Amino acid sequence: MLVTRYQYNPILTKEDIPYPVSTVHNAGITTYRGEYIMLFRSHKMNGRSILGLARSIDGYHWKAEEQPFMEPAKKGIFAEYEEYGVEDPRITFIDGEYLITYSAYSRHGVRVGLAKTRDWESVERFSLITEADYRNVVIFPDKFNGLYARLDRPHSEISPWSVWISYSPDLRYWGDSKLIMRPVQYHWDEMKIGPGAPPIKTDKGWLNIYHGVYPTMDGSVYRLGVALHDLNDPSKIIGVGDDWILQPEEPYELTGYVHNVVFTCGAVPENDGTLKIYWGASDSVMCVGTAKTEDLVNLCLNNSRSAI
Ligand code: BMA
Repeated sequence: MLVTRYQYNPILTKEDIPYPVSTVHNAGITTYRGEYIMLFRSHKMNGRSILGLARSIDGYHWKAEEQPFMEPAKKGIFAEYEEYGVEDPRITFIDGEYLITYSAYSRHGVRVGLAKTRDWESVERFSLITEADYRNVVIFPDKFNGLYARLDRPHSEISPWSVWISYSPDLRYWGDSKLIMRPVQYHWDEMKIGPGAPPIKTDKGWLNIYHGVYPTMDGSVYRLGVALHDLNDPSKIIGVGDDWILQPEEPYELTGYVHNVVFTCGAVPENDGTLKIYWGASDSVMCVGTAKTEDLVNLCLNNSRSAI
C-alpha cells in the first residue's frame, strides 16, 4: 500500500467548526511559522461553499478559527463571479507570499481566482486567472526561465477533461498553454483527470498528485494517482503511475454527501522523506495519510502509462 491512512481519520468534520456548515472537505494545506495551515471548503446550509481556516501543530490535530476565512466577495468583479461560492483551494508558497487558487462559481460558469496572504490573518484577492470553464489550478512553487507555471483543467465538450500547463510573468496574464496529460481509455482515470496537490519538488522531478475519475453504473469514482514532471521543463512528463495510489475504501470515503470520492488539494513534504497527503472524503470530511515520496516517484518511473 502506497498511502497509509492515519488511524484516527477523519481529522476534521463539521462538528469541529464553530459556525454552521454541513461539510468540511477538499482543503488546501501549507505550513506557516511552525504550524500547519488548512484552508478547507464547507457547504453552508444553502449548499453554497465558503473557505474556513484551521491550524495544527502536528498535521493531525486541528483547531478551526471562529470565523470563515473567505466567503464570496461582496463587491467588484469578484462578487459577480463568486456569487454561487468559492471552492477547492490550493496553496503555493513562492516569493514570500502564499498564493491561494480557488474555484469561483457563478451563473457565468466556474473560473479560478487567485488570492494572496502573507500572514494567514488577512487575504487579498489578486485576479481571476481563467475564464469559464476551468477548475483545479495548481501553481508550481518555483519559476521556470523567470516565469510562473501552473497546471490546470479546462472543460471541453469534445475531448476528455485533461491537464494543461500555462506560464505567466506576473501571475495575472497566462499563456503558452499546452495539453500535457490525458485520461486513458478503460483505465481507472478514463473519464477525466485534474491536478490535485500543488507539485512537490523531488530530486527526480516534480511530483504531481492528481485525481482521476471512472464512470460506473453507480456514479463516478474519484481516485488519486501520480505523475512526474521534468525538473527544468515541467511540460515534459517523465512518467505517469499506471496504478492509483488511493481509492475510496473506508466507510467515510464510500458514503457521504457524494459517495466514492477521495479528492486532494494539498500535501506537505516532511524532512524524513515522507509526504502527508490530505484529502476530502465523500465531499464530507477531511482525512490525512502518509506516503514515502520515493515510492510515489518510483511508481511513475517503473510502472508508467503514457501521458497523452
Ligand atoms: C468535482 C468537484 C470537487 C468534488 C468532486 C466530487 O467535480 O466538484 O469539488 O469533490 O467533484 O463531488
